[in-house]
Amino acid sequence: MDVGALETTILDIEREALGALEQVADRAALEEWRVRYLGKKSPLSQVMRQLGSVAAEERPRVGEAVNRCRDRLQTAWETAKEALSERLLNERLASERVDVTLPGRRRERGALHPLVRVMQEVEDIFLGMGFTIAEGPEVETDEYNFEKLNLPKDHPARDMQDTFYLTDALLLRTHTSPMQVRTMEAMRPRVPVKVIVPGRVYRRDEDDATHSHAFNQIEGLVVDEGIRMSDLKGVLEQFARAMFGPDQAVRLRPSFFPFTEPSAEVDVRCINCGGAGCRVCKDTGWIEILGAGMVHPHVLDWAGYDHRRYSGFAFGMGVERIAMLKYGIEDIRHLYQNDLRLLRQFARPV
Ligand code: 2U9
Repeated sequence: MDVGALETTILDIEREALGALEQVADRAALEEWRVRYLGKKSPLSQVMRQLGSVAAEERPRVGEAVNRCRDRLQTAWETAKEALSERLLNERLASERVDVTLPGRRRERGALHPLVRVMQEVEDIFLGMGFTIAEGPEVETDEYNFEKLNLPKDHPARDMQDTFYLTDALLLRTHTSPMQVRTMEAMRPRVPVKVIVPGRVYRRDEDDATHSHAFNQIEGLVVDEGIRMSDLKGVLEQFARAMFGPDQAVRLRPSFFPFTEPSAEVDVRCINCGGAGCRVCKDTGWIEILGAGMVHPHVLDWAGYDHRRYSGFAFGMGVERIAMLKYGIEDIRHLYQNDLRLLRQFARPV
């Protein structure tokens, strides 16, 4: 075997291998290169296998040449491996880089809807006077929505024209009063009953600027021994002053509700003109904010409070109406449309 030719082969192998290593661009190619030039079937291994046919005194020289070549390839491989790792890491760092100097995205601050705000304000005022809050179902029975509130079978309010019926016996409550009946029944015979019931109610009205088929009420009820109309007026005066200003005057006008006797409509001095007369109060100087009255003896008796011993007063208000008056909103539908031009006016500045 020609030793010179073998040595040239070894040098060729090295040149070829180092050239190929320069083309390696990823881990898979690097591994392929290692198997090809440093593995059992590599050209160098084949040279080693030919060593037998080399003259004995020449073998060490060729063997050393092969070993040196393998060492250089091994070293070159390690160097390439490190370089590749570093390059891949740098690429990843660059692609995942976060610019911490970017300004943050400002999050818009939410605000309570004016209806919710008024609801909570009313609740707070009555909580301050010692009332508790109860909530009840929107689907009610005919019995609790009408019968127990002194609205008998032939009462016009029970007509299909006025009420959403689900079945003969079930309906969407037309007021939150049934929950006050339920509260009395649950408390009986304890006194005082002193509760307000907020919640959504339904009536078959055509929607317009002042009517909605679904709206929110807050009703109140006080039952104890010796409750009088003057208690009703005092509580409502207190409410009106907390809600509309400390100088507010309250006026009761006679009215009729089946569940109260006597009944009254309750006015406050016009919030817009202070009583001088304007468009809002239709030149009367007064604005109606709620209805009220002394609980009808039938209603007391049917809920388990003997009217000969107990008396009570009740009142009811439409929350939308209060919100519209307080904030000068002219159309009830504005409260349901989620128009940001209205809602933004209730966001507190950041
Ligand atoms: C019981 C006994 C009596 C609740 C009352 C009113 C008067 C009233 C209206 C105001 C505007 C309804 O939202 S509105 O359309 N309500 O005028 N509500 S007295 O009387 C009750 C309630 C429960 C057990």
